[in-house]
Amino acid sequence: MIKRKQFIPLLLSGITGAFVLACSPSQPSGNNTASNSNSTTNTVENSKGIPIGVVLAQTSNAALLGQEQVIGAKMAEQYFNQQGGINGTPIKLALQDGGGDEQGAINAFNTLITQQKVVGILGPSLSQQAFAADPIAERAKVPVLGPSNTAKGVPQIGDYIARVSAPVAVVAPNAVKAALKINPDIKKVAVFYAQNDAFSKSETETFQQTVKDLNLDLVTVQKFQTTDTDFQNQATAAINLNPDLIIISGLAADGGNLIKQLRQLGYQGLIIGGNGLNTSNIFSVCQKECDGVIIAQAYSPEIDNPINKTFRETYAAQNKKEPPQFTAQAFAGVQVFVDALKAVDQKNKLDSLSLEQLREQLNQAILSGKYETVLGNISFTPEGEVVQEKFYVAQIKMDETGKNGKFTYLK
Ligand code: 1QQ
Repeated sequence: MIKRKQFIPLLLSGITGAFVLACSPSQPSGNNTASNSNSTTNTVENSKGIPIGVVLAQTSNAALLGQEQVIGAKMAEQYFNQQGGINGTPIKLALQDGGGDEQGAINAFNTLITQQKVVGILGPSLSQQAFAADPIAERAKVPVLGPSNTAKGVPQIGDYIARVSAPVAVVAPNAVKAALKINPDIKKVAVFYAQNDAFSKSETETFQQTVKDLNLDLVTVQKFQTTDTDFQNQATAAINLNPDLIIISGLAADGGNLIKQLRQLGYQGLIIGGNGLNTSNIFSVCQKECDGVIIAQAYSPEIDNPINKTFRETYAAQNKKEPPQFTAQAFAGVQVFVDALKAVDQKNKLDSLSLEQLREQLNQAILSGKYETVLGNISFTPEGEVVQEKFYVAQIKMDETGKNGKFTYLK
């Protein structure tokens, strides 16, 4: 079994005292080494904290997205433990690198479920991985919360699968409407998508349907792979049709390179990037050519509730910028586990339950709860689909050097 241990050092070392210490449970160390539990009992091993599995991309190109998620999950671990954890018992994240492919996620899920005996799993990063790994958790009856799985069909994988990441079907159309607001003369639209990625295939379907619903002219659909670096052929073919808008569904490295090459080949119209491009980590890929790219958001730093205020301030103090969507969604995912575990514990003390009972009751509690999160108020349908109130659209602004940029939210 491949075991991934490479860990991108993150800006996590010192998430310090901005949170008020409500009570002080013992603080988990927060490292990511997998300590195999040799416990022979079947109750949850919570001497160091209640173990919540986290499977995020810390290596591969998907780490451009996963890095931001790890920050959010770790901020949440610290924050909710400072708030008293689960009625006085801390949580302990069991962090595994899911890499960027199916096998990475499958290995991580197996380790967490059978060796680390986690109560639930936040992950994996990609829908492509979720379709491969979530069935393992479903069979083992381990609740899974997708932090960023947005393809159609993820909650339907099984009874134990839910997500905090709103689906492309409700998020992506907002970007097209925002583009039309900026340029009401848009008529011809070219669409690009990565054909080897489940999320990108799902997102492009939504984008293509939206284009048709808005009576725009879909002039071409170009395909690529998330591993591609050269997009000259597809870009030239699309540009020759004179589109007013180009929409890209891919991941960060491929998507960033495609934007760069479209601009270098002379395309001057608006570009929409999908959720796979929703990270400032694309700035180093497309540099000044990232400027103007429009991306729909399931999070806004302006969300007006106490937990987002604290989250935003803490993140900004550490990172000198506004929190990104993937960080906020991972933070919210940990919160849902925490709030649902509290609800279970209030009914039946957690240490009185077998691990099987705890996982089952946790799943029920997740689905029936209501949560005030950094994403706003959320809840779940019985199937595990997130119910979220509002979505947003941002546009990338790069400075003249092409080195620094930011996401500015559109009104
Ligand atoms: C998915 C996505 C990715 C872009 C998240 C990192 O939305 O795979 O569903």
